[in-house]
Amino acid sequence: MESATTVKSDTQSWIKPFLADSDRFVYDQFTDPTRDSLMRGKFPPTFAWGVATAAYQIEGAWDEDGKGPSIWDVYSHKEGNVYQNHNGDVACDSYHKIDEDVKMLKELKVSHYRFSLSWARILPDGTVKTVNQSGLTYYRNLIDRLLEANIQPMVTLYHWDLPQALQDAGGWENDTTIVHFNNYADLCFRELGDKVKLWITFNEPYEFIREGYETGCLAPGLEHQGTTVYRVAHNVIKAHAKAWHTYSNTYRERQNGYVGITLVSNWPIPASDSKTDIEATERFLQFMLGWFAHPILVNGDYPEIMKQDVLRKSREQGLTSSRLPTFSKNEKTLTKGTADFLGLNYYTTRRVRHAASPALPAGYMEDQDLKYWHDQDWPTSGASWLRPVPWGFRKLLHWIKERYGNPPLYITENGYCDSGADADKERQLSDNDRVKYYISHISELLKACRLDGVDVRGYMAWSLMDNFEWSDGYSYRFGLYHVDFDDQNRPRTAKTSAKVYSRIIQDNGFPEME
Ligand code: GBE
Repeated sequence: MESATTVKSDTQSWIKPFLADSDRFVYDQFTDPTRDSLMRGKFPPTFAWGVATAAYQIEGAWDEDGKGPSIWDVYSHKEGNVYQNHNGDVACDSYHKIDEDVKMLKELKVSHYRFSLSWARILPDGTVKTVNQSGLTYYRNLIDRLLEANIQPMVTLYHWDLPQALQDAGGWENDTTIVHFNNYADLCFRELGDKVKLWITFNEPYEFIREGYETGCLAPGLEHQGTTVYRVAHNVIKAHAKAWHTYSNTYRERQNGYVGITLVSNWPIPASDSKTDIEATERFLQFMLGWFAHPILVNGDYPEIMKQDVLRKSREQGLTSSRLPTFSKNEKTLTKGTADFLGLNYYTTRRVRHAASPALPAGYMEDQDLKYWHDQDWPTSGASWLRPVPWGFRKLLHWIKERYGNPPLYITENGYCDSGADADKERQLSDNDRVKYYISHISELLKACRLDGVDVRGYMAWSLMDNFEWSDGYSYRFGLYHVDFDDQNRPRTAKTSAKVYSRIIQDNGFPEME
């Protein structure tokens, strides 16, 4: 990697309050001149700038106008699953607030808005037996208003809210869910595809599978160690591939859109220079990102390392075959190459070291023989899992370029949370820490784009506004806009970060001063 161009000392004045002392660096902790200097310059002229949300996190209206229950309605209504038993019954009330939401998007001057469809709002029992027209109407109205404002929709089909009726039949453990997902995707392409050109099948399968089926921290809250996650992922990958083929076979020619998938990855750095720690970072990436990226982008099959490790562990456990399922030859052919673009969510970096696990219990973590953590001197956020490490973002992008042949990329999420438990609204509006996060990460993205030749087409900030942060309820705030959840009108107020982000969008980066 080349090093970044050095920032001129005549840094634009608006940016200065957000920089560390020397005015070349954002964080006091990261001051390596070749690695951490802010890069000035512009993104390509067609670069997509946007913000992201997800249906369950913002819509509310959980049982209105014929919507069926999703696993998140059921999970959050059960005592003890979510912080202070918060739920998304009302959330940001976006189901009733298209005007307010579009107003914010226009103020920001984004070119794109990434949101998700609630499967159970469109198909109350998950199947195409009954189509809920009011659900489709809501999304049509939103999309029409976006297009009027010259904002392109980027639509996620599945952001974690499976219809409960399908969960009752086994959810993603049951391979008939693949057929139901494909029927749902087909309906959405048919009904909305004349206006939507960017589709995302799944948001972060890694998260909803790991946390939903093994740790139990996300819906449906199951704690099945060792085998279920791999079987569920197998079905999700097949469902993705099937929906991509449906688009290609039936809609692509007429609608001219693109279908991708959004994957999340941390960047791992070795705890030491030892060979075993360095190898552990490779395992970390292959188990987190490669699990999905390798079959879809490379050859229709899991990464070799993953196949070897899970097989070896399975044998040690006395099993005759691997807990990791296998793709047939035909399935490989059907899976390979099924992403027109890769959506990437990046939040943080982890320190990783080799750590052998005993043969039992069997588990996804145990299969990897490693431990990970955050360095304690890295900057903090409102959440223990999120520490800003901007340079990890560039390294991850470079790794993806090298490993997967420089696929077209959209950053579909990147963002920072502060604590929402603190009721001090004024402090929440002056969110300088979030501004630092965005400036530093967008600068690293600019390096990836301009210096490393990564084919990045756009950037979506997470999130447009504060919203229901899954099991953490409303205790973390990720928004560019503040939402007052104590007020039944859910008023939205721009934070400092909204103004700064809009400025970056209008400048298309960080241009040098004239
Ligand atoms: C994404 O997940 C999601 O796509 C988005 O919906 C979400 O709002 C956003 O990022 C912010 O989280 O006990 O602290 O380990 C961890 C990113 C909960 C990954 C944190 C939820 C990481 C998923 C619980 N995780 N997040 S614990």
